[in-house]
Amino acid sequence: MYSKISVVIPCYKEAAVIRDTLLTVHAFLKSRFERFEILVVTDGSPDETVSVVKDVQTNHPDIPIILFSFKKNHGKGAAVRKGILKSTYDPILFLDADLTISIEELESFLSALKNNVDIVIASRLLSGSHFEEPSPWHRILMARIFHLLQIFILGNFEFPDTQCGFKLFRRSAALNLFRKATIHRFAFDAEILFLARKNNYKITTLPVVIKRDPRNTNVRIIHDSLNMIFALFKIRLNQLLGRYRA
Ligand SMILES: Nc1nc2c(ncn2[C@@H]2O[C@H](COP(=O)(O)OP(=O)(O)O)[C@@H](O)[C@H]2O)c(=O)[nH]1
Ligand SMILES: [Mg+2]
Repeated sequence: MYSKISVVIPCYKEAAVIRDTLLTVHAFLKSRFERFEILVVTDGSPDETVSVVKDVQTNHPDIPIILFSFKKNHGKGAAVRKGILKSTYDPILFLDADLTISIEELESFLSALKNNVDIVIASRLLSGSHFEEPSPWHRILMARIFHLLQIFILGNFEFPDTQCGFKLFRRSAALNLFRKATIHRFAFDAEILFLARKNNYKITTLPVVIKRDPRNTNVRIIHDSLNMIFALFKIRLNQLLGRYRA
């Protein structure tokens, strides 16, 4: 069983929640692992996210937090990629800063990451998944359309919920996939799973409980939807042009 782990948390406008998140994640990891690190990656957040994280670092020097803070905003995909490529341990988890999926779900994900399994992803659409608060209708619609487009553009039938922000990787798989990744914003999960299929990684999907979102989403309905559709074409084009070859 794993005794080490790297945890990547992409952060944008998370000043209201990031302190509690870091303390909660730390308490869980400390009880479960001999060694771990929490890589916080933030980029151009207009609020106090950076100073709150620095404050936690100062007041809790026992928490192994590594902060990457960029001036310019690049997107969630770029942030997760940065954290993963700078991480040390095996396996590697990334999760959302709002903890809408609890860090305690990690236990079942670790159990699933064995034998020949390389990647364990959460899916909100499995029968065992449960929403503490219903998703807004427009987010459900966005997710359904995004999945349909993934089928048409990428041939991705397998994963109806590519976008759930809780994914655990064997280190070798994460490094291989994120080194090849090109999508900086919200469609990056679609690219990672597309590449994972092409590289014949074994992927397991688990149900999760989705908690109430403690603050507003960063997803902008029109802007991010268009950006994500454009990204699917970019992924297909990259593949046709051979840009994903090792
Ligand atoms: N570094 C970084 N993190 C981001 C960015 N956009 C979103 N995130 C993070 O990605 C995660 C998911 O974002 P969230 O707003 O909760 O999206 P939702 O759960 O789909 O509504 C959170 O941890 C955000 O802080 C970004 O541009 N940069
Ligand atoms: Mg969220």
